[in-house]
Amino acid sequence: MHEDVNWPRASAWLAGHAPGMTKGRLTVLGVPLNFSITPGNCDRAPRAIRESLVRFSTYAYEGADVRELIPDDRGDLTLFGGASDANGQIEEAVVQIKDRAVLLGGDNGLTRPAVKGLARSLGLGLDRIGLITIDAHHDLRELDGGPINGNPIRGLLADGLPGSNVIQIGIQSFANSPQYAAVAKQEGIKVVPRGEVRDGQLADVLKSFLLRMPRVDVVYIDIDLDAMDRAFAPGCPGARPGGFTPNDLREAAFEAGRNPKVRMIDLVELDPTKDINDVTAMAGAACMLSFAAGVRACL
Ligand SMILES: [Mn+2]
Repeated sequence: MHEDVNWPRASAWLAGHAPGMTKGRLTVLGVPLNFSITPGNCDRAPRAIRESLVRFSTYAYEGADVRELIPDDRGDLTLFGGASDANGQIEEAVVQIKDRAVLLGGDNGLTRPAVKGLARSLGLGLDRIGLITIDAHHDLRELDGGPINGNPIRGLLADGLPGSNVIQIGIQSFANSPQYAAVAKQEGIKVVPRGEVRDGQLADVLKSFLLRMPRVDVVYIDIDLDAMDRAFAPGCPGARPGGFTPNDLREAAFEAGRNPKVRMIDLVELDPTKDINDVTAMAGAACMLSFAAGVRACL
């Protein structure tokens, strides 16, 4: 690969090889959780996203160079046992994170222990945490069979997160059931279906909701890459036609970074064995870098 000292690679930054004028910190943690309803290999996603960083630079035109953040890359968690064991291991790892952070999934099941870990790390009850999901699905399935990628939000409600603290953006028709839509309604979750977000307006919608969450101290944003159109997310088994574009997600991730209340985001549901030409992995990597640029821009 051609190297140019004037073209800093994002992969070198994350590896700590691109020291600059550091103004802040960002933690990155790989969470290779793999207990999906559709069996696959989401456990390989943290590596795929990290590897695709070699094809990105660190420079953003929003007035930010992510080299001005010290990366605290904690590598990928070693998860063992069943799904409940893994949930406990994820929660304990997230409790240790003190800076703003990106979690590289893994399947969407990681959102439940991550939100709980975030609350504990700050000494807050779940009632003080806001959760925004950018996802084609409610993820409100029943909890009977234990934690899976289809029920993290249901699990958090059971754990004590008030439904009124939850906003779900990008929920798609023909990708959900009336039963789970009813659960969202009963619990007071704010649901913004994909059709209510005009093309190119995802970041603006996110920004307006972030301004309207005064009752919570911090916000966690779960970015399920299957919120993208299937054309842009071949690596996400749950993606359907009609989703967002990679640029929509990038802009939203930047907006999330720019708001200090957003302490943590996750990027989930990529199965690299289903991806085509790294399309989905690179979209995820771009979201991570855009969040970092937003974090830098608000310092
Ligand atoms: Mn999901």
